[in-house]
Amino acid sequence: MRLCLNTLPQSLLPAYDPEAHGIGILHLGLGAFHRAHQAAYTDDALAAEGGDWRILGVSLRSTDIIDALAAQDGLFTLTERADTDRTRVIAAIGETLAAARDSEAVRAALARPEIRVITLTVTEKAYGIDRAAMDIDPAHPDVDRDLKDPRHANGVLALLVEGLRRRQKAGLPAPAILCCDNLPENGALLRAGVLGFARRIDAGLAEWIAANVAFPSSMVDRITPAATDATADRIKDLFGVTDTAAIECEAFSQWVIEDNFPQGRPAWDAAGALFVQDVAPYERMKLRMLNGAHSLIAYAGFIAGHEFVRDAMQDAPLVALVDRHMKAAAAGLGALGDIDLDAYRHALLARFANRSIAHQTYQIAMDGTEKLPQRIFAPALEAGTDIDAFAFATAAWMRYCTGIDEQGRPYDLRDPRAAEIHAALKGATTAGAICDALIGLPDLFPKALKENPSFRQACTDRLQIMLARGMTRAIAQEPL
Ligand code: CS2
Repeated sequence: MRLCLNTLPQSLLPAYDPEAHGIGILHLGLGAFHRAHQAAYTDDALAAEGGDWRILGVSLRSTDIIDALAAQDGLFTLTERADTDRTRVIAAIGETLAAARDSEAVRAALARPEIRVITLTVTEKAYGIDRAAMDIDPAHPDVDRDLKDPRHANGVLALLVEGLRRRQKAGLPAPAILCCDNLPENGALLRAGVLGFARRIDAGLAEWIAANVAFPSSMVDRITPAATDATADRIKDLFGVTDTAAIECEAFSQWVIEDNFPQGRPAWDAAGALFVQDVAPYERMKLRMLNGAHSLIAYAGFIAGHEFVRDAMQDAPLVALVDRHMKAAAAGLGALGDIDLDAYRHALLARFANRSIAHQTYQIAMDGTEKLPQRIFAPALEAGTDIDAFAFATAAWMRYCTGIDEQGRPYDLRDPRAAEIHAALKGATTAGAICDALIGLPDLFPKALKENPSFRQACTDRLQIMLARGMTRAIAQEPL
């Protein structure tokens, strides 16, 4: 029996009548994280204060999730895994579209008058924004293709611009566009990308966007591993229904949002979201402490043979490095309202150690070239001369970039710049050569870090130990 409105177990009935609420949000990127985070907040907001704020969910690549949700009236279960698990049904997704099947339907949907907020979780690599130039990256495959045929946009920036063009033409008000990816100053960044793309095709449209479209920033947080068959099996066992869109995540969740929604928004605050004037300090804290430590755990843990984050958190010497890393990251952050960074660090250690969450180190290791600049390199610059922690994390990533584990088995790097990394490392066998090759990749390391000889030396020394003696020894040898 498939999970749907007719088969919903009594214990899982939503606290509101989903069909009594219209669509107000278009979301791009229907992955696990969106379903565990923004969809859950929207569900709570609908239950608390109602409104026409259900979500039209667009999947850019996968069609499986669209088929699953279509067969389930948009419903799916979300299980918070803790000492006591808690399962609920999310009913906030009212419609779905697969861009891979019908991209024109997505372009048309972006211009539907009832859409007042557009949200995105498309991952760092999907945007095609040159972060240093705060403009489009013309070499990004989507941007390159869409610039040649912007009316048939498929990539993220071009889709947004085409949707906005249609809205302007129809005399519709501009929506707020809310980036929910782990990027620094994500609202300003997305604005720069959208304006950069619009400017290339229509200066008037770019002006209209600049004057009318709000791009609030947001910090999002909830540890959500990719779903596996075990996720759906658990739901079948507990509730007797088949849910092929089931998700599990930790109980903790946080959402800090810049309050800039000219056409209104759901009562996400009633669901626990924090609305502030300036998200940047929260974003920095989370990117550098949580995500930075996550990347350290991913690279060092994967090479040391830990499949899951929870396993890495049983490795006491590695945990000590994770703690040192977060302390170093916290030292570069300013005071942050009433947030106690020591308490935040301790809470993160407990969250990472959650035994119920099967979060693969290999999953987090993905897309390092997209993640490390804001997680590791930016704080490394601010920490002045105390760079050991960041050099260790960088060296662990470099070790990972060799693509061969300690048993000599090759693995796929899963990074958009993987081919470039392999080419750069061809013939590089010593720690010094590997380090030089990777630091030399264009537009990856900030100039000041690239030109800092003590950082380069600190990375090389650690990589040397990782290569010669193994990751476990390198971790144990690290001064605390
Ligand atoms: C992780 C994040 O995969 C990754 O890179 O660091 O997805 C992390 O789990 C989330 O940002 C937690 O909010």
